[in-house]
Amino acid sequence: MDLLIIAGFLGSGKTSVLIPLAKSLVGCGKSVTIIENEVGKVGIDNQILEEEKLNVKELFSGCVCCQLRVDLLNTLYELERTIEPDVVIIEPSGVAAPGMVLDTFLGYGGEINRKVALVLADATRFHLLKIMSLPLVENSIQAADVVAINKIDLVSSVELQQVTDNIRQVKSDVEIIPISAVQEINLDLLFSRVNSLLTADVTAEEKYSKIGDIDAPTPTIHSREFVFTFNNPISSELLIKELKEFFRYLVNELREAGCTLIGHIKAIVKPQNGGYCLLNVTNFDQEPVCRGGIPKSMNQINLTLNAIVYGIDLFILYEKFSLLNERLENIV
Ligand SMILES: Nc1nc2c(ncn2[C@@H]2O[C@H](COP(=O)(O)OP(=O)(O)O)[C@@H](O)[C@H]2O)c(=O)[nH]1
Ligand SMILES: [Mg+2]
Repeated sequence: MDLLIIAGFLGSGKTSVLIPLAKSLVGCGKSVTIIENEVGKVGIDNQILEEEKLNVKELFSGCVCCQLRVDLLNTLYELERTIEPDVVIIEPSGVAAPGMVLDTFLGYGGEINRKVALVLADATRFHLLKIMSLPLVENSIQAADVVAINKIDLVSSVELQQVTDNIRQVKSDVEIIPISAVQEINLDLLFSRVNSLLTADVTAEEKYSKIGDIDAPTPTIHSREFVFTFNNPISSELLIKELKEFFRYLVNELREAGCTLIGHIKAIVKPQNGGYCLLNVTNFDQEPVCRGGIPKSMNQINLTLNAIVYGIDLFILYEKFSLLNERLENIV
């Protein structure tokens, strides 16, 4: 069994890279199981992966680099004993320190052939993350076999160079591949590199040794599931317009309440008549992004809303989530 960790800060694009990468490994004849770790009580990425027909195991309500270390090891034992996939892909939570995830495997008694760590750096937010938690950035880059600088479609070549230089300052010889998951830039290059690491000769030596636990700021996390039933069918256009307005409103409210950084705020919408779409924001000034496909009209939707933000109390986040009820119930 080989392990592939796809790590990176909240919203850096782990799931966006994981889906096509998992499919490309399956296309190469490998059996793949994904372990999806989210710190919230209700997951969103696992729902997307299931919609994409990939095998998923979920580890929620904590982070695999700290609270859920034992659960991660138990899940691996169980996979090794039962399905025995060729590759287990782990998407740690976006607050995980990848080095600490790798350290967790030092305590694994089963058989792991290769451990490959792909770390994503978000080109648009790298400087923010560095200011917020340099130890987390350093731990990530030290642990990486390959660093993929993602979202290069959103930055200039000068900004890309700055991010590259910053990464090299931490680990001068680390392999860096600039990519765009959404625009599919350099994905083939990245996937063939990962594939070659997953087929390389196995060395006995542990390539990573503990560099100690790190101190990072604590985020505020909240997730909630909603079911909305509409008396008259609602059009997808109106629904998405309302949801985008809610996201804009929520972001403004959180900023005014003193929120210092948005890790991510996202929602998955699943109409009862099929399809799904995902809404997402990862910073204050960004327009909400909507991806996926849903029918033209629907009577009922299930919606999971999930936020990880910094600098505000949980009760504020909790209270602001409830505004979604008001907004959608008014159109009923
Ligand atoms: N413009 C752009 N957006 C991206 C890219 N990769 C991911 N995103 C967006 O960034 C947000 C977070 O992506 P996601 O894969 O959920 O990140 P994760 O939290 O690390 O798993 C989503 O809105 C994605 O559509 C990219 O290469 N370019
Ligand atoms: Mg994800």
